[in-house]
Amino acid sequence: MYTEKKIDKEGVVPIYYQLKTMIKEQVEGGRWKPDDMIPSERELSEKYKISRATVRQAINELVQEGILYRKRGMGTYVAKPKINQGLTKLTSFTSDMQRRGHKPGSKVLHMKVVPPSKKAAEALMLDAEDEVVELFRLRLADDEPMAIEKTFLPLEKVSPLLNDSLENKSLYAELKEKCNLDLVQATQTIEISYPDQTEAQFLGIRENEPVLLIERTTFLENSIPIEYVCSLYRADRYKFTIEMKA
Ligand code: 16G
Repeated sequence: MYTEKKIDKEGVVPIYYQLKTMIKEQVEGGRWKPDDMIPSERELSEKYKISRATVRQAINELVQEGILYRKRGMGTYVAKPKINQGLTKLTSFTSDMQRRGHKPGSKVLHMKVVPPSKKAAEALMLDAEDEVVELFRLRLADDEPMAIEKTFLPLEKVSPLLNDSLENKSLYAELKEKCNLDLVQATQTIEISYPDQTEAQFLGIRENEPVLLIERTTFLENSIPIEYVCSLYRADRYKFTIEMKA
């Protein structure tokens, strides 16, 4: 049973912060479920006898943290919990989503053969005169945009991929089946970034909303690089867990 807490107006903890914690606890405790509408600013301010500005501050921060979301002209709702990806095993987006019970999908934004950028050439250990397949995809979970992946692959090793569309397909499965390539390990960095206007539109977020920029180089046996990917993951829908052993 959830016991309603009281706001302590005399204490040192700011009032907005107490309200924010209370809302967060109700979401985390499952009392308010994903896509439930939470009480309005007016209702919360009347219930707790606090100003609407204070309520707004609590809600704004919860929206920024991806715990709530707003629908213009409708109200404020509970967001779905973030998708949590472990960082111990080399997996593909498709198998990761399937394992979690989500429907994976992808839209190919473009696929073409180009000379490698300096970064891609370095990661894939190519010369400037070599060519790469440049594949930009929007990745979806249950039809909702999750990430933009900009993938570079050495043309020499992956040319069979050019025969077919990769729409809604797993690149890793295709690399195995069509090109007979076994991926064995990857190096990945994660940092905060901001999408440009086009990227934000594809992801369905605002331009100033932070995203997770993930750079991955994937290798075959004998440390032969096969894939260099720059991905922008929605930070409001995704988190990563790292497991560490002593
Ligand atoms: C993941 C990888 C990405 C890889 C893709 C293949 C991260 C951050 N990125 O999204 O580098 O290209 O899987 O997925 O994990 P697919 O086989 O479903 O196309």
